[in-house]
Amino acid sequence: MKTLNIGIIGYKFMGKAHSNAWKKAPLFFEVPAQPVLKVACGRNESQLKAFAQKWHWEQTETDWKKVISRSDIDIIDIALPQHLHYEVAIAAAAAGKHIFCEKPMAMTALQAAEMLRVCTENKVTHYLNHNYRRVPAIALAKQMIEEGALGRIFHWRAAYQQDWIVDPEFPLSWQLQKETAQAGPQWDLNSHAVDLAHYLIGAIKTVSCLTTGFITERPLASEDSVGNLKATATGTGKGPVTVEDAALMMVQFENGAIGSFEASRFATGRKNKLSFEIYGSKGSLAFDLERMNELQYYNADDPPHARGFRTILATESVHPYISNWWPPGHIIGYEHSFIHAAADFLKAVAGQEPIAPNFHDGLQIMRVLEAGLLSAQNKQQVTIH
Ligand code: SOE
Repeated sequence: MKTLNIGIIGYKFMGKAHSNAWKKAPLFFEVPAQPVLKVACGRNESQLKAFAQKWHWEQTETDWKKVISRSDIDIIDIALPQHLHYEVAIAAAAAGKHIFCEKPMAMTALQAAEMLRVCTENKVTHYLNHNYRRVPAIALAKQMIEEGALGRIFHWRAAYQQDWIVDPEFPLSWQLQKETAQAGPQWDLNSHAVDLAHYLIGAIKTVSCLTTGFITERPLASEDSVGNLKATATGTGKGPVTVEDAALMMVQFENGAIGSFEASRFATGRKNKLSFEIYGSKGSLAFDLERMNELQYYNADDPPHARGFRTILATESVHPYISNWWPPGHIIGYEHSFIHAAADFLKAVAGQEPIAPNFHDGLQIMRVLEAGLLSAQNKQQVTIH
């Protein structure tokens, strides 16, 4: 079988999720090429070596430019925070490498447009890892919408809620500084929700947004707590939080539907609750990532005495991706969405089928998120061009 050598840059949360995906994809899916975990790259050598050993990366390298310049590397896996995506992706594409990139795509729409341009020019496969599209219940929602089960769609309602920074003593990590994160939940969380809205409902035309900050100053992070990634401000004492803590967007879709997006890291008790509801003329759907194997469906054509939301357990072999896993009812989890992405990406690299979301989709997401920040700043509705 053909092999594809991977160079992964980054070895924290996403480095782990991606490594697992590369290893499992060929075990559970028919893939056209065997991914080889060739080289792992990061700045802290001892942490990097421990990571590489654990996940069976053959080699390590502390200079990402050297990884990209290697002729034996086919795929660059960007498992880094967003402020590092642009430079790495541009260099990787220019060197003819296929790109598997973590979200959010970039710091700005301008960067995203340039990343797309260079990938297109160099004819490389590019994938942006909004992994939730590949949760079977969400892929099933897409299928049902395409089959017309919901009729005309009126409403989209999304909320992405977490609570990991409610404590004012939580340090000023890179996610809370504009230089490294660009924005708060508007980037990290709403990027996922906007991707799903584009996937399930369609293009967004206008955006009105409100953002707020609840805690304006936090203890500076120690070097340790930011790992190998140097936060812009570290040390003792306190520093300013320079991104928003919560964002609320209202949008109009090009197809006439309207929608809302709520994103917060201050939803006490909510750990990783990404939920959406879609209301249409013939029926409705509701999803909650904390119950990710289930899809709620209301069919307005049911006889009146039997109407009501029903729970579809998306673990039947007819449901997307499931025939590769377990018998009905044997549920899957967060990491499976990454495995599905890795399997689909390998097919895309082999030219079997195109993959989405890619940098084209990522650019559209960036435009919406940026319009949101602009709207919040100017207190005006922004039209996406
Ligand atoms: C943030 O807490 C985060 O890890 C996101 O960055 C991920 O994309 C999301 O899947 C889970 O939450």
